[in-house]
This record gives sequence, structure tokens and C-alpha cells, in this order.
Amino acid sequence: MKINKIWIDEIHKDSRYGLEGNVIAKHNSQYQEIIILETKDYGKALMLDGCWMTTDQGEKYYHECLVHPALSSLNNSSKILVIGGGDGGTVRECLKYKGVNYLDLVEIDEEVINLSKKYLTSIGGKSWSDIRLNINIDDGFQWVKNTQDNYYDAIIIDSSDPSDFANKLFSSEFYKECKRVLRKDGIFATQSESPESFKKIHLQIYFELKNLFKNSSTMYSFVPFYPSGIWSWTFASDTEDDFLKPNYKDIKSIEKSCEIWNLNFQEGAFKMMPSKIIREISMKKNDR
Ligand code: SPD
Repeated sequence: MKINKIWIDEIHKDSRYGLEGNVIAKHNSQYQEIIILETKDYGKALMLDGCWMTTDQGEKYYHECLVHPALSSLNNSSKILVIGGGDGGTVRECLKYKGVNYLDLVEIDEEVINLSKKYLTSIGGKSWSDIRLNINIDDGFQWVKNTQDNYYDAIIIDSSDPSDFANKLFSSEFYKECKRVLRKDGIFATQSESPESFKKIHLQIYFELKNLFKNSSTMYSFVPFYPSGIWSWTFASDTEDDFLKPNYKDIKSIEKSCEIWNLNFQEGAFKMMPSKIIREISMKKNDR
């Protein structure tokens, strides 16, 4: 039945990315407009300030790629920081690792967490009541500034696209602070936008992290409801060890729990940099 269904589009430059469904929540928080749309094929979809963030039937394309390359390669993943990610998908994937003892989730907008807990129940699932999870309603940039040196084993940035209040999470000052609070053998992971629809910021993240850390690497995959569909995640570390080598002893059980990510998928995804991006990177390197 189509009664009361409407189309809601994310308008990105000259394109629209639309989903059809029933609006089940609409709220203006202190920071942004939050909409939850119930759709037929993607389930419930979360939109923040006109941009699709996640859907309960498609979120694994994004959250599994952000978390597992990082956490499956760490020897020690006991203390984790997640910035953004108020829908709970990133913390859910992190808490699959038995070695995680303590996870700080820092989300600026409490309403995103409240509405996700109420409507997007399958995304955060049981993680919301996991005793290892500490929820902090705070500005991620300030949180990192106020953190002592060498504190976290992994820092994971699950931000929205650059905007008035998310911009700071893409700045070189922020990345430097993250490096400071990350342990020497720790790993930094961030969603790094689309090489197609957000090419400028994608390349900026790539260069910032390449210049700051000893090792960094970008993987590519698909998020069907994000502009252009192709998305990326970038990982960085100062470790001397083999960077991103899967290391976790229960990795088979993590693979079994995933819908998208597995070790073969990861290997392919790190080789998926489009040729035009490879060329742009080498041209820009020559400019520097
Ligand atoms: N174009 C949307 C990019 C948003 C990335 N973060 C999504 C948050 C899901 N936890």
C-alpha cells in the first residue's frame, strides 16, 4: 500500500538520491534536522540535514568497512574511541571484539542517539546496554583536545559529511590531535567520503593522513544510498609492524557475523583505488 508514502531526496549537486516511505520521526535538534523514514527495501532510514546517514537494511556496507580492517589487525584493542556514529552501528561492530574493554562513544547530538535507540533498534542492538560502552554527549574535536597523550588503541571517525559543525573533524589540527592521543602501535580509521561525489575532500583526507602517519591506506566499496554509491575509508598508523595485516585470533567468528566484510573482500577493497584517483594523487604529489 502506498498510502501516505512520500519521496525524500538527498540533493547532491545536480543529482538526487531518493527513498520512498513513511516519515515516522521528524525533529529539529540543536544541531540539525533529523528524519527517520520507513521504507520498503532499505527498512528505516536516517537522514540528517538532508543527507542519508544510514538505513537499517543497508548500514552494514558502511559500518563493517569502517571497523574491521582496523580492529582485526590490532594486537591490543582494549581502549577505543568512536567519534560520531550516534546510530550505534560502529560501536556494535567494535564490541564484537573480546579484547575491547572500554569504548568511548563521543556524539555531539544526543537526539541522534535517542531517536536511533527508539526507531533504529536493529542498528545499535544490544550494544547500547554493553557495560564496556561509555556514551559521551560532546564535541569530538574538544574531546580529543582534552585527552591525554597515548591513550587510545584505536580512534574511529564516523562523521557526517563536512558541514558547519562536522568540518573540524576533517581538519589537519584534528588529525594531529588524534595522532597525539593514539598509542604508538594504535590505529586511526575514518570514513573518507566518495572519490566521485566528494573528490576534493577525499583527496584532502588522503594527503593529510599520508603526510602525518608512517602508514596509511584507503579502501573502496559501495554504500548504495550515498551520493554516487562508491565510498571510501582510510586507515593510518605509526606502527613499525605490518600495517593492516589481519591478526585477530577469532577472525573467523567476526567474518561469520558480518554481512559484507570478510578477508577476501578487504584485500580486494584496498586494491580498488580508481585509476583517475591514482593519477590525481601522483600529479598532486608532483605539485608539492
Ligand atoms: N554521505 C553520508 C556520509 C555519512 C557517513 N557517516 C554515516 C554515519 C553512519 N553511522
